[in-house]
Amino acid sequence: MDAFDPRPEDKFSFGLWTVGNPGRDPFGGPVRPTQDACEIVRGLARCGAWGVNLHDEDLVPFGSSAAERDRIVGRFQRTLAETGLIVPMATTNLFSPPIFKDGAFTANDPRVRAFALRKTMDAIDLGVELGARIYVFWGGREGTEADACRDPQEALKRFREALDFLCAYVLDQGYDLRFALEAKPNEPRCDMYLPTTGHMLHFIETLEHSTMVGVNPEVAHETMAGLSFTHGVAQAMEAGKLFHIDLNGQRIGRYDQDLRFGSEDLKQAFLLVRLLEGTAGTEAYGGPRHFDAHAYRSEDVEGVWDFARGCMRTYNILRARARCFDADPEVVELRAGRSEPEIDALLGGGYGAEKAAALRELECDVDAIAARGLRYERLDQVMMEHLMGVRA
Ligand code: DIG
Ligand code: MN
Ligand code: MN
Repeated sequence: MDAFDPRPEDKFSFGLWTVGNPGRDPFGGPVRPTQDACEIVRGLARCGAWGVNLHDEDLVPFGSSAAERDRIVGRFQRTLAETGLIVPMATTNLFSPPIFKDGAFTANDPRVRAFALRKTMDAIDLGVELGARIYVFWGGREGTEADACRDPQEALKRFREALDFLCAYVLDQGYDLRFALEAKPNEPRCDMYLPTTGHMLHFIETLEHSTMVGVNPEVAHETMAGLSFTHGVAQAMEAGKLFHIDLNGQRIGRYDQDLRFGSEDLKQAFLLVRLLEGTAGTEAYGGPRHFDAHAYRSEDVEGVWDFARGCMRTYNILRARARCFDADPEVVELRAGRSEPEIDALLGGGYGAEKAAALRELECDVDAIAARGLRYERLDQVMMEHLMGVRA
């Protein structure tokens, strides 16, 4: 045990499908045995995880009878009680069953869309029964190859209809549940609708019950799109819409790798943890830290638990590094911006005719300002030295 071991207050969670991933990929079958859901929960508890998430079918096989469903759920709940793990988030598998090959909520066939709604209502009931307070929607099949197959405007209308209906269902049932929309630019579809967190943030504002809908950004998905994940998360936080987050590792320009957290772009992982933990004095994110990732195909089951422990330890090490960085006197000095209260007063608090006049009268030595060095090289070097462990 050391300072970086996971504790319940870290709120680390994993999906059943992550540590339960048998190592299948598009070019090869499973390399690990399929683990029973209750065994996965016990393994997560041994690792120090706080929560376990699931798609409906991760626990209850597609097409199970009501009696079978209740037996499976009852056994799972006993294991949760035995281990103390909770279910912070649930979601629906609207991407594996062949019926969803043309999408679920955006499919051209209205019967497919109707079936997707029914499956999601059942999955929401299951998630709430297990104690979930967050419900994720990842539109894995909501997209196209042959783009002429439907008007993308119509696709958005269908997606909105489905979410408005399901928000109303949650309200009608009196559930204490919020929705979190997860974006991805492509894979498995050639192009997916609502491909980034930014697209989702706008789309949420067009929904009937927008206040109960936020986002679930994933590191790999924004990185696949070539974007700064930290900036997307910052926009979601600033909008009060970061309801959940999927943490993993990813190299830019590759398929969705879902690697161990921090195992690829360590600098960006550091900047993300610094933002989430608010070590620079900003408000911290208070939700679950969910690792939507899986172990290398090279690993056996023991290697999967190495992967899980690695995700959590890396997060805690980076949080300690970020605290040291933001407490470093040289960093405080380098980050202290120029403060001119009378200018600040002009810029803040909105427009005024007198402010416009004052701005026009403002003395600005444009050349002197332009010539000023900002010492970002030193700031970034100090950050890298904290990351590399040569500054305490
Ligand atoms: C993939 O990134 C998606 C699905 O695994 C799931 O629907 C969602 C929940 O984290 N992430
Ligand atoms: Mn992913
Ligand atoms: Mn995800």
